[in-house]
Amino acid sequence: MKTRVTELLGIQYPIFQGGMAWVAEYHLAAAASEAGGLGIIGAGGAPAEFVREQVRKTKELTDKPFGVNVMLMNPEADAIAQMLVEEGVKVVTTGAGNPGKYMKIWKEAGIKVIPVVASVALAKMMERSGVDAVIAEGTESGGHIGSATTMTLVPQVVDAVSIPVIAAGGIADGRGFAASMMLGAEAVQIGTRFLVAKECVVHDNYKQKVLAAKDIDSEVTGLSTGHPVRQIRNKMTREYLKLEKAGATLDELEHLTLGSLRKAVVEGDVVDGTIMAGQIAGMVKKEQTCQEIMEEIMAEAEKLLKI
Ligand code: TUI
Repeated sequence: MKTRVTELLGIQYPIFQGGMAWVAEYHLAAAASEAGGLGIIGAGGAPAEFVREQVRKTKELTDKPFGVNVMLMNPEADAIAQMLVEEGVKVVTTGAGNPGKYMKIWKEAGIKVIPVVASVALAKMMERSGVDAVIAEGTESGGHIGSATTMTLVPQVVDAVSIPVIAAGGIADGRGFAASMMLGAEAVQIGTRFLVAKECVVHDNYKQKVLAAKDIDSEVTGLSTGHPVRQIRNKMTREYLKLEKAGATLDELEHLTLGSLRKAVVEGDVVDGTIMAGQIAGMVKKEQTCQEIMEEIMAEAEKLLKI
């Protein structure tokens, strides 16, 4: 299947593996790229030198295109932006902010820049600043989210810009892929289903929570702090929401979540840790290789779209 996105990036399938913080390290990114999609390393809150190693290790495992996601709230975002140029990374996605200040160095280096946007206004601003495509991410996604749904955001962004749009949030199978194409997207980004990929090194306790999750098992914490985060309900979300309702200060809330994603992903603490996952987790029921996931989605979608 060819779209402007497969042509732009030189990939076989218009499927991005979401650059999830702590989760999307080099094994997953290389496997997703080897399977024909776009594998993405999630820089999350990691230091620049750690991400540099991830880039080098990915290159050892695959010759195919891959990307790096820069989480713009990372205090080392400036150093990461520079490192990506030095390492010759070809595709950069960004999240949780406006990447405008890096556009000059990235475009001069020939990098394809694809920011996540959660509104039409930011999509238009990004197009004017010279990005190559945008990822329109709905509130169904896991992690840091905006408020618009994928169903409403994607067609409005498609109408507002002329660059390609990648749909994200709530997509995990061929039906979600086909629906995204109907909304005008030219690729999809998928996170939650890749969380349980065989090549994904997230702790098994985390995988089991995603596999067991039902449709309404996620909560959004941080609506009052301006940093809403979707995650699977557990002791952590119950405590957080109770504190939030009681009017806790930003400091108290931040203290509770400090290092909590790492705790769940690396240590497997799914009680006090943060289990970020999207609303589609209820449909994600089996662990498969990236190759199996990509091929299953494309086969289903091609049948539906009658390609
Ligand atoms: O970035 C994400 N998802 C994430 S980042 C993350 S790491 C983290 N860890 C702990 C606490 C908080 C975050 C986990 N999940 N998705 C992309 C995304 N970007 N979603 C929404 C946005 C967004 C929102 C507003 C992008 C830009 C924006 O406007 C910024 C502006 O300055 O106009």
